[in-house]
Amino acid sequence: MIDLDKISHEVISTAKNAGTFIRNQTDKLRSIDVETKGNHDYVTYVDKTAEEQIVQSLQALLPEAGFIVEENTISKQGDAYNWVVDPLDGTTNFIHGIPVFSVSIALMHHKEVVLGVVYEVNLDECFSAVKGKGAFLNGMPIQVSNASALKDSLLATGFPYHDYTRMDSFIDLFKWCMKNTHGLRRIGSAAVDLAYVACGRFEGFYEYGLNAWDVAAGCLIVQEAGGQVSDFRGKDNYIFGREVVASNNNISHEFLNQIQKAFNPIKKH
Ligand code: 2AM
Ligand code: CA
Repeated sequence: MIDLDKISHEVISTAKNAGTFIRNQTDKLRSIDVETKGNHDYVTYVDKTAEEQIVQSLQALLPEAGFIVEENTISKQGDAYNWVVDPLDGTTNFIHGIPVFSVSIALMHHKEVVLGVVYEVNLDECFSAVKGKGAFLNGMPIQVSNASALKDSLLATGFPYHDYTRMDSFIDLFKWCMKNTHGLRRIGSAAVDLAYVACGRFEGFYEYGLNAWDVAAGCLIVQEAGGQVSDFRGKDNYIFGREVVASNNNISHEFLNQIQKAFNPIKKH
């Protein structure tokens, strides 16, 4: 078995190095550097270069591992271990000069996430977790909040940008949250949303349409901070299932209940 604690320190350095590169490019990015991958889907040389740097460093760290990466700079499947990497989570914020974006790196052992690091680049906040060993922010232990009801909760979400078939359900939930919680934030980096649930800034987060690299690291960090993570059915297909709900333990039942009321049955727009 590999030494996850040792690897975790190296992954934290890797994420911070990539973050430093990204931060240094913030003022250099020009509009011609922005490419469109698809509808509302942008990428820059910064995403790609950061990914190349991360991949190179992780390959040296664990040569047998494969990769699931957003920008496809490498194609390699590992037998037991696979890295799941989003070099820049919050690219739209980055392009517009809004300082909320992160580097997200997870390590999966077969189907289980065993290590996660989310580095919030501008605040220099590094969230990390190793399976079974707790969650940390810049080396200090963190825990989810202890708010006990949605009426006392600040929630986060992301707007659908691709799959609009569940728009009416999404808006129904939105209306309910506006009236019945402390409010709803949309900060534009799912990895940061999850990290903020883990350290108790948000009580809960939900979004659909996300990819494994947006959520894998953050989900482990929430769980290791004492929180709950599931898909919209309350099941465990939240890494590859394109549905994620994360919250502190106390509100998880009530939160999932509201999500299911809105999304089940799905209201087509
Ligand atoms: P990204 O910046 O790595 O693309 C915001 O709701 C979340 O959705 C972010 O984690 C963002 O990750 C992800 N996302 C993926 N594709 C997106 C897109 N085309 N537009 C906006 N957010 C996108
Ligand atoms: Ca990205």
